[in-house]
Amino acid sequence: MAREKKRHVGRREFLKGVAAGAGALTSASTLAGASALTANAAPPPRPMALPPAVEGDPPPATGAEVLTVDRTGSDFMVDCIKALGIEYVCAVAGSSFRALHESVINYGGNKNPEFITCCHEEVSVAMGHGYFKIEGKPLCMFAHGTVGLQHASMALYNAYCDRVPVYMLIGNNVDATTRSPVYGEWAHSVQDAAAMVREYTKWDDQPLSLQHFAESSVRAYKIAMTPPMAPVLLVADSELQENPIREGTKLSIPKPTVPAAPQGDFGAVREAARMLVQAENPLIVVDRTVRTQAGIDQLVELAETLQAAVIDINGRMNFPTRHPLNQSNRRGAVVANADLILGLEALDLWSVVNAFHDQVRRSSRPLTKPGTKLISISAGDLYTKSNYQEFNRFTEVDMAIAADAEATLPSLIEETKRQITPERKRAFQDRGAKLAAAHNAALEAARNEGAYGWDASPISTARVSAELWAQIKDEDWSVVSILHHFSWWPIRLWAFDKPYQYIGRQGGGGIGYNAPATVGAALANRKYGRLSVSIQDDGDLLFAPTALWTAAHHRIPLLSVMHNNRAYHEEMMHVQRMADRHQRGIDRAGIGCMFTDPNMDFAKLAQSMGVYAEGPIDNPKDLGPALRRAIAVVKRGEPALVDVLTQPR
Ligand SMILES: Cc1ncc(C[n+]2csc(CCOP(=O)(O)OP(=O)(O)O)c2C)c(N)n1
Ligand SMILES: [Mg+2]
Repeated sequence: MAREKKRHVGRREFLKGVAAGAGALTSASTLAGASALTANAAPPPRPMALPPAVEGDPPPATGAEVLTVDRTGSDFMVDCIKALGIEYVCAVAGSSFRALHESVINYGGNKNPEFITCCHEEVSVAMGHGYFKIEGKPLCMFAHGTVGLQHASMALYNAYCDRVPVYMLIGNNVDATTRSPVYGEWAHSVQDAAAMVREYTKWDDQPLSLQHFAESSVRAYKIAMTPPMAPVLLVADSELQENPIREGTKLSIPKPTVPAAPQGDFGAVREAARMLVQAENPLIVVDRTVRTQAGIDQLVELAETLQAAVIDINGRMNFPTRHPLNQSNRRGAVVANADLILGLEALDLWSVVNAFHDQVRRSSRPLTKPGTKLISISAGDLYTKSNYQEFNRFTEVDMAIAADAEATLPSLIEETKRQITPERKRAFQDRGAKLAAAHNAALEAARNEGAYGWDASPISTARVSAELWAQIKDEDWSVVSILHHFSWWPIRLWAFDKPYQYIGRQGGGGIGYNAPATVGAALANRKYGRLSVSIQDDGDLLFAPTALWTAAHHRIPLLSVMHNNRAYHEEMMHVQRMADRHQRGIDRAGIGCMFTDPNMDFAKLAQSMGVYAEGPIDNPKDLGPALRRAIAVVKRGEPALVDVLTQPR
């Protein structure tokens, strides 16, 4: 309000109730059923007293001063956010969006969206990343001009690489003549705010009017949610936020409609089905393929129709881990045996069909037999940028269908069924029986391998997985963390069959994702009453530990089981590799990688932020009871952390 003091605008000029009509949020696909909200939320509470002077304020100008306004641009911006059905805003407070902040909590009633307090912008964005992968719709992040977006940027990059629609709003003061010299507004203002993250956002805009804002907010949502999905960014100009809405201004919010995902060309799908039916040993490779239970069911239907092997690279939960056709535990054998490989949103098909050797001279060799054909169905072919290289090595394929794989599954299944002859069906049955036997043998081998070092201290990662599984297997559980640092034990041993039971990796491989993303995913799981479970690496937690406080403050139930190997272990293995290569011995490889002398106390860290915590636990026999106590806390609706001293992997 201080900035209103010099503006000689009479109260009569303010509009008391802008007619802003928002349509119901409609969607052809994933968003059906999202709440419809109108732009006219509850009337804003009227300020009862003038705000206190802020230290350093310039002396008031003489003449008519404007100290209060009834309805501002930021109120209308909140109407726009509400119209999108957005449930939460994650943010670190920042004065470049102070009006928006106030409008969310007062005008908007702090509900849909509710303000979630974060202590680092990386936390805000990663929370949105995790939340989307459970809920299938974005939450909103506010960030403070230059500095907030700079902190948010790595998390934004992770979301971009993971093709997750993060919806960002940042404050900025474009008009240099209205920038306050007092609040650091010059350092926090920028000519082209989105420039620094444009390489890893799908779209951005800096609206100049409120109507422009309304249209761009809906356009941003639509672009973000159309596969391939990706983050978007809107710059909410501070003046536009804080200025009153003038009487007579006609504003409307367009109906937000998300387009149906692109399906594969029918002729190409028919040819792909023909190749699949004719193949002797077809292999289906899935990675970031499935978003819904229907997608999992269709993938199962396709695999069963063909009795084809499936390997899951685990970019998402795609295919039930205990399904007899799941051959992920014997990837090498099925790739070598395949005469046709179908990649469904397989992000790095090259690495599926080639072995890469990280030696002094880097080399590779094919893993497939000569003549093996490759088909790819991927929305990745619809969208690629230049600078960041997350698109992986170019894969030579025999047929590429540029389309969303999940949306293409129904027509592919239909065509496959249509082309199957009784003779092919008999061959499929034999193939299926062999694959089922191989699946069982591989599962047994994984169980035997997991028993190795069962009573070891620090505790083996397989033992931690088994103890955890024993406690959660009868609950409605959801693993919200990464699992590759844990030797994939849960995926190898547990029965996953629902889309929310595993949500994939960081995308861009940026450490500092896991702790906040798990809190965001747990926030989404809360209303379904699911038990959110995270395997939390120590190094990752140290990047963004305040995510724990956000979970405690907002009563977000989440069980975090520490994979405390007291190291950046992955990096330590790299240093060991270099030491080996240089023939200097690996005994000093812990320097720069290990967190010992002194050891960190993660239970105390969590407790200091109001989170129930136990540990460090180094005796495997103590683990089960500790997990049981922590789960009881989580079931009460709070976060809990069990610090476990683990083997490195
Ligand atoms: C932002 C960022 N900085 C550095 C790295 C390099 N890096 C890759 S793995 C890793 C170690 C992570 O340690 P932790 O989370 O404890 O997992 P661990 O390897 O010990 O299982 C690091 C630092 C990265 N990926 N991202
Ligand atoms: Mg570690």
